[in-house]
Amino acid sequence: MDNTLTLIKTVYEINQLEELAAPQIILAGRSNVGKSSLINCLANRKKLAKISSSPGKTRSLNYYEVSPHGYFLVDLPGYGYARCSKTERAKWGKLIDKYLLDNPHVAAAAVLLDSRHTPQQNDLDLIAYFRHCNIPILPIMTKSDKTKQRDRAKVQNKWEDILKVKPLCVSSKTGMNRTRLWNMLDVTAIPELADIEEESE
Ligand SMILES: Nc1nc2c(ncn2[C@@H]2O[C@H](COP(=O)(O)OP(=O)(O)OP(=O)(O)O)[C@@H](O)[C@H]2O)c(=O)[nH]1
Ligand SMILES: [Mg+2]
Repeated sequence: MDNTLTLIKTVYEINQLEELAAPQIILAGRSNVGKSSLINCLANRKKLAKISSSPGKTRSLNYYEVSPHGYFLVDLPGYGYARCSKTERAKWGKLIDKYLLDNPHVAAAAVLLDSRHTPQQNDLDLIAYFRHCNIPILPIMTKSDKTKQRDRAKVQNKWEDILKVKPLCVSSKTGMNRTRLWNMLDVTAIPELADIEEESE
């Protein structure tokens, strides 16, 4: 049976954050890298998450419940979006900080990387931040339909050197590696979380 995604909660402000006592895998990455498109691809639905060709479309944390497994995929607003005001950008940063720091349920961060670009400083900063928070990283290279296999492999190798794990190349447009992606996002396959759950039983 295919997994189903349902939007359960949308959070714009810090005071809307509340504990959801279920494992959460976050989708993080630069604005426009394809986070919301990947939600739609995983869900096999065109308009579950709002997408846009102009960066900064997602402005809230969106919690999608994965049925029948009872965990959440959380679509985060992108970072590095230059067109909104500094105050607004600072507000987003605070919201994400608060969400991550007060949250024992974050199982992993799926970090989305644009397959057309070599590693960028703001991606490296994000990865360093997750490592600092002890959050396991699941690297994913998006928009693979736009790149040639040879060029993509070069970028993939560069990321592998940095992360010690090869990113999964996906395309929301063609559905490339969709099943592998679902397997990668299987919350029970993330060892750190399985260990935590066993200990608390
Ligand atoms: N060709 C192609 N285009 C894609 C793919 N994924 C996303 N896009 C396009 O990239 C643009 C941005 O996609 P979004 O899914 O809105 O990106 P996002 O990371 O959610 O962006 P923010 O919400 O601004 O953080 C849209 O025009 C999408 O159609 C892909 O796999 N292939
Ligand atoms: Mg988005």
